[in-house]
Amino acid sequence: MKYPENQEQLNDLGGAFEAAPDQEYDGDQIQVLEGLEAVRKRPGMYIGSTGPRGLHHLVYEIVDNAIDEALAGACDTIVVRILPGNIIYVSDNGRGIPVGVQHKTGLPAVTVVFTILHAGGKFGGGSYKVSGGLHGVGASVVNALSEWLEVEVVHEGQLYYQRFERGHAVTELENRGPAPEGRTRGSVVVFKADPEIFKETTTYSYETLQTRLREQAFLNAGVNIQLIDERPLKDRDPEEQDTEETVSNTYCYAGGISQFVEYLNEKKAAETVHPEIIRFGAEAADGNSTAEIAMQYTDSYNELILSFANNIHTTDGGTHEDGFKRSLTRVMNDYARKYNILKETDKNLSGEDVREGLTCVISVKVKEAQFEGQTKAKLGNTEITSLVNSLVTEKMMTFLEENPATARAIFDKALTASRAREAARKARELARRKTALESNSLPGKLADCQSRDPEETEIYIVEGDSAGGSAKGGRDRKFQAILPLWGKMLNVEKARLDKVYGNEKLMPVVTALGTGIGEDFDIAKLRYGKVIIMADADVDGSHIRTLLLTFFFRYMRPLVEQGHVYLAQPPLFRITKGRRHYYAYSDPERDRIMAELGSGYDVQRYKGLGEMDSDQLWETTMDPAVRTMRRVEVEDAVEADKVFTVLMGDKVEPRRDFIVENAQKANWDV
Ligand code: TTJ
Repeated sequence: MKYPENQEQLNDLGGAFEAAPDQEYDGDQIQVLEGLEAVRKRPGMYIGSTGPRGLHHLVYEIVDNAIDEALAGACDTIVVRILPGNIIYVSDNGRGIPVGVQHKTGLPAVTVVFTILHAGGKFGGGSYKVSGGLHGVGASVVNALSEWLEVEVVHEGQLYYQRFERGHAVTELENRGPAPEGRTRGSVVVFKADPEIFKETTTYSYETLQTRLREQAFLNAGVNIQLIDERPLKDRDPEEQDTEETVSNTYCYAGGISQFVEYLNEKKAAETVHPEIIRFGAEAADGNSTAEIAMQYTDSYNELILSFANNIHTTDGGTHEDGFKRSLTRVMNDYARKYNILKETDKNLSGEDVREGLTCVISVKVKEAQFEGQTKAKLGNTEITSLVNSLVTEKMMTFLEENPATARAIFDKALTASRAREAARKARELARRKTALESNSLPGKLADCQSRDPEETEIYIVEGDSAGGSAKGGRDRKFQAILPLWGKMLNVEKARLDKVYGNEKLMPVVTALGTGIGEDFDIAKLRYGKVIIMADADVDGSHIRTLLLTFFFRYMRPLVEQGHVYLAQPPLFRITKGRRHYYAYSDPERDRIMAELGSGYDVQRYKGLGEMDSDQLWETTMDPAVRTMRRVEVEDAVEADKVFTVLMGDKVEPRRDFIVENAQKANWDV
């Protein structure tokens, strides 16, 4: 038995492998030893989903191995190519995956890496391997879920090669003789995701890979990561077809997470309030964990805290983030009391006050990371709380004492925030007393629906009176309500909550939805199950969409998170032939219809919703039986936050860059 062919053989190998006395690995580190068939049967268990997210996860798994080699100091460059046919190529210039035959298995180590499931096993040499969750499941899972996978390793001048299909070795590990000129070291893995598994799509998004690889370059200072897209247009994501040419980016940040903060603040449409990035780090006394923090305040009103555990983005935070927040609040108040910035009679600064405008990256490494929650995106290790606590308490106090000018700027900001919040609280109480927020005083322009059952009701928020008129005429009044917006839109990024209360454009939205905002938000009071933004497909429409989404995101976040917010998708074209009308929602669709019709048709481009009469609007955009809508998702709150911030603020340069980069995107994609 040379190459494992079935689950039983794999199990045998696993057992033998686990028991091998001359290995460093022990039973604890190698917990899962099943056949790769199990992975193909229940892929979701290993990579979370078989949708686009799981697909991209394959790349991260392979790249993580190369990053481990870089962290071991054995390589400095990683190349990721997206080849024609959506084949992924990953290379590093490291020591090469070992090719030596292991005693008990009789298999080369590289074969074992790709054919035996070993969650938490130690192959890459990194000392902070991930255990549990969907992360770090390893190269064998990628192999199992690939139509084919090939690996090449250079070892002592010789080139080794092996090929697998759907997890099974179809060649032995071959020595192909001397490696080509200039190829002296390293590993290459090339694979094609299996369309039998990834039924929805096997097309990679350049932007998704780019974001992740850039993030990894920030988190692993000094590692050079290159991403190259070599696909022809037809193989690319339909939304990413703006150029025929090969697209490529290289990321390498000697400054690590400090540069990450710098990058985020360049994107954030705000000015920094002090020049330096505050940076500190520590290792736990037992040597089992490390924590690093980089931060800088801006004059924005929003905080942006990104936390990572073992290089995995913990979008739901956890002990590292909680520990940071709590100790930052404490140390800031201690300092303020010690230096009389807060007088005896003053109230303490709140957590929100001391984080207003803060951009912060927290990166911890833990030997045994525990990832919790539904998405496994929350760190659970309690020992991290005390590590981060003592780190922030000691080093932040020292920093403030040694940098009085920066300390003054930070406290100015926090005190202003504190006063504004106090004013906001008063404004809110005033607004409450005026009963402006109560659902019995609905906005005058709202055309409400008859049903009171949020399971079936919808509200269309429509920009402009003429479109509002068409929508009112076209709707099914049983369950569809229409709220036309009027007045000057408030830029929520530049306003605190006190400005939102009383804003003539946003208040009708708030009262119509019935939920309240911010701390008062209560989803149980939501009057419509679907909140649908209907705006023109032009620049102004996109502006309105962005503003409303920003507002929902900031002040009614659960509304977005729980999937209540939708974007209506009105058609872009009407094609008329004889007495028949056809509607097209994109350029390719228009072209297809035109091709089908042959000749003698007329194409009308809709410039705005107002050009459609009531019947047309119903037929194309509002009739649940035929319409398509886009549900707004906050897949990655950070991305959304970044996008919102970039679009909203007053820093002209990054905003222009963003708009130019995304100019071809007709739709908002959150
Ligand atoms: C293991 O310890 C001895 C020296 O080599 C170590 C190792 O495994 N190195 C290594 C693995 N370098 N690169 C990899 C690797 C690279 C890719 C792209 C994919 C995989 C699965 C491993």
